[in-house]
Amino acid sequence: MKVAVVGATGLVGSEILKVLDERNFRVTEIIPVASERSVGKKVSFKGKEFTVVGFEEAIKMKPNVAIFSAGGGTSLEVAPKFAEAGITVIDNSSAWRMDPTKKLVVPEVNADVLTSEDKIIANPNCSTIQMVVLLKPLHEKYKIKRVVVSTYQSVTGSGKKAVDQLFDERDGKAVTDPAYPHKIDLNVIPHIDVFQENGYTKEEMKMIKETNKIIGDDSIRVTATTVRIPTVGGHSESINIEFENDYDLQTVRELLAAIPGVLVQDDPANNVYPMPLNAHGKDEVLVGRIRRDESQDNTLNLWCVADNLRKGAATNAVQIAEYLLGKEMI
Ligand code: 2RA
Repeated sequence: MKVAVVGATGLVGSEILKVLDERNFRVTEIIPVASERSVGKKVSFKGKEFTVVGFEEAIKMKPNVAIFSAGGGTSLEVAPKFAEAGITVIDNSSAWRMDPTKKLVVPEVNADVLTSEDKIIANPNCSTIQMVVLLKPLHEKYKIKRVVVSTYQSVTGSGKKAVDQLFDERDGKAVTDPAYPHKIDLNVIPHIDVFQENGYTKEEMKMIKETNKIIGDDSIRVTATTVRIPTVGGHSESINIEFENDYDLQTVRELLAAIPGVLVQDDPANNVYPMPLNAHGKDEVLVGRIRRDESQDNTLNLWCVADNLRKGAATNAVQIAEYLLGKEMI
């Protein structure tokens, strides 16, 4: 496979290169791609250096698949050009996610919607991915009525500028180009992405709409509060799930433990529960604090953490490519 990584110099782009290597994706040629100002830079893959090329040059090199993490604007403009040239695009931005003609895919949940006709495939938002992986089997077994989720999101979700802001603040350095409207070190900011007219942020609306689209059931009611915290290892989520029917807690644990790529870490007596420090650099979704919501019938509480740059972005995108390759769709 000739694989192009578009946005190869960014935080997610470099994670995609790492994940392709670690998972031994069948790469015969790697093509790092970026916008004009990064063309000519070097990135490393499997211990070797590769030179970043521009969009037009990359299209001429005819990769089989292009994994994009270059922002919504670039994707809207450039992804169709790749697709027209017959290159399958897997896109990490929000540009195509809610387009009814595009598939929004988390392989453990809905890979079966993909066909060889899909030339631009959307990778969901990081905070949505780790949640839907857990919701799907619970929905199949007990039918979910409503989900209330609150997130605690890593600064890595806002890119390198935000990571620099956190560490510069921590080191007492001047921050000349902050990623956030407030200090992030020693703070919690209940604001991710832009505010919408309904008072929710775009990140919150992504969690709501994308969940319905991926699970393929608009009857699931979702409400979200998304919050930025000063950590780098991954996004954490407190999820409250109300089912149509009563459930068995032990069966819930077994269902969660059986999901590929999910690790149950739930031993409160020994202080075992998921934390970003333990999720950092891992592909798994960690889940724990699994317990009944005693304030309401048929309702469950749980806590999950995943590395937003891995399962929340790079790993999920590479898994989509693996699925396409396995089905000979690329
Ligand atoms: C964030 N969800 O964490 C975003 C990244 N796509 O800000």
